[in-house]
Order: sequence, then structure tokens, then C-alpha cells
Amino acid sequence: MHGITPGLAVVIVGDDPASRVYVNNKKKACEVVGFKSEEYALPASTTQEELLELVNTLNNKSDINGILVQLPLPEHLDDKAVIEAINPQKDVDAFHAVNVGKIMLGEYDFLPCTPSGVMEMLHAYDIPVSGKNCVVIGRSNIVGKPMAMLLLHENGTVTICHSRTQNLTEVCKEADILVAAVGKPKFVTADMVKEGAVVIDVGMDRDENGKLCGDVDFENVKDKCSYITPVPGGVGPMTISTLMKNTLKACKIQNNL
Ligand code: L34
Repeated sequence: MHGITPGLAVVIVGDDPASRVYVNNKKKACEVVGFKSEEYALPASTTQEELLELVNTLNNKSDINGILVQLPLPEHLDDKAVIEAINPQKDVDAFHAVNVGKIMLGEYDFLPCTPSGVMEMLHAYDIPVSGKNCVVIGRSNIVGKPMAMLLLHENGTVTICHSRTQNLTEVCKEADILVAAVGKPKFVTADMVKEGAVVIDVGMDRDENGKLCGDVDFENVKDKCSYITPVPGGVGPMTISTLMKNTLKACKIQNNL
């Protein structure tokens, strides 16, 4: 309509095979929706200075509306400093402190892709959040913490569990909506799930045979709950669709549309 094509830059450092798959899926999604995507694949030996310089270049590139530095970065790189170097208006992950702060206040431009994708799924299936017991397992800045905040914004009664939580099974059993973001294969077992609960699996793990699986023991939990997301084919694709939405929004904001 306006003759502008949204542009996403994806930066990947090193050769983590899982990251490679996710980045490829993001590029494919850009193609499907007609966005421009640029990939910057840097060697694992990249220095902090080189990475910051690339981010700076992308901040100043007018045809790039969104910048995403795929995490995790190799050990010697400081992911926090890299994220803070991204122009908040181009931070389509919503990881920058400015965007995280805005989310806390409930006035944001972007939401982090995975939690936002989860909320969209709940909406699509008309699953009410207001007043429900929502339990999030995991407290990462990328998933657990923002997930809890989004559920809270929709008036859920939210509990965040983590490695020091006592009586985890009892707490999880109270959940009407249980979100697993632990990073441990099949961590959530049937005894931790209330009959009829909604179970959201954010995990991207490998089972004992090296097969992709989630944080939830799907086979044993599926008959107990009312809804459950599969891995693959659940939260992952939603993460990517939110990224496309955020990139479009960034483009609109940057072009005053
Ligand atoms: N900066 N780093 C940054 N932003 C992100 O939003 C991510 N994340 C997480 C890891 N690091 C990041 C992702 O992109 C996780 N993640 C992600 C993205 C896509 C998929 C999974 C995780 C995905 O496409 N999953 C497919 C299966 C993939 C496979 O076959 O291995 C699925 O169907 O779930």
C-alpha cells in the first residue's frame, strides 16, 4: 500500500545447530509474508567489538526495521551488552531494557515473541485467563518472566516456579493454565497436572534418543488436560509468527504509519 517492504536482520554467531534451524525458519517466514530478510552469519570467533559494530550498522540501515541477534551467543560474548546496543525501536525481540520496562508498565510497542505467541494461542482457543491460576515454570528473561507478566496483564493469578521452588508438584497441580519453560525434557509429568488443565509447552529439548521433545511428558499428560501444545508444531511456530507481527509494527512505527 505504501510501497515499503518491512525488513528483518537476523544475526547468528557460531554454528549451534538448533539456532541454525530457528533462524532458517525465521527467514522462511519472512519469505512467506513478503518481508525482506538479511542474514548475518558470523563465525564463533567474532569479537564483542565486531558484533557491536554490526548492530550499530544495522541500527543505521533504513531498510532494516527489526534486528534480532539469535541467542545463545558463544560464551565469550556479552549478550546483555549486545541487546542494549540495539535501537529499542528495532528490538523486535523486546529484550532491550527499555522494552522490558514498557512491558512491566503495560504500555508497549512490542511483546517478546514466545510469550506473546502463547497469549495469542490462548485467545485463539477462547481460553479465559482472568481469575485463573496460572503457573509458569521457569524464570528466564526471555520466557518465564515476561510470560508471567502477560498472564498478569490479563488478570491471571500468577505463580512463577523455579529450581528453588518447594513442593513443585503441589503448586503445579493447582494450575488451570500451566506453562512449562524449564528446558528439561519431559520434566512435567502427569502427577503434576490438574484434571482439565491447559498445558503450554515452551520446551525445545532432546529426549534420550536425541529426538526433539518438549518440557512436558506429552504422551502421559495429554489425556489428563483439556488442551496441550505439541512439540514441535506448538509454541515454536507461534514465536515466529509474533516475530513477523513485531517486524511489521516496527516498520510502521519507523515510517510513522
Ligand atoms: N534473540 N533468540 C532470540 N530471539 C528468539 O525469539 C529466540 N528463540 C528461542 C532461542 N533463541 C532466541 C527462538 O527463536 C527459541 N526460539 C525458537 C524459534 C523457532 C522454533 C523454536 C524455537 C521452531 O521453529 N520450532 C519448531 C521446530 C524446530 C525444529 O525442528 O528443531 C517447532 O515446530 O516447534
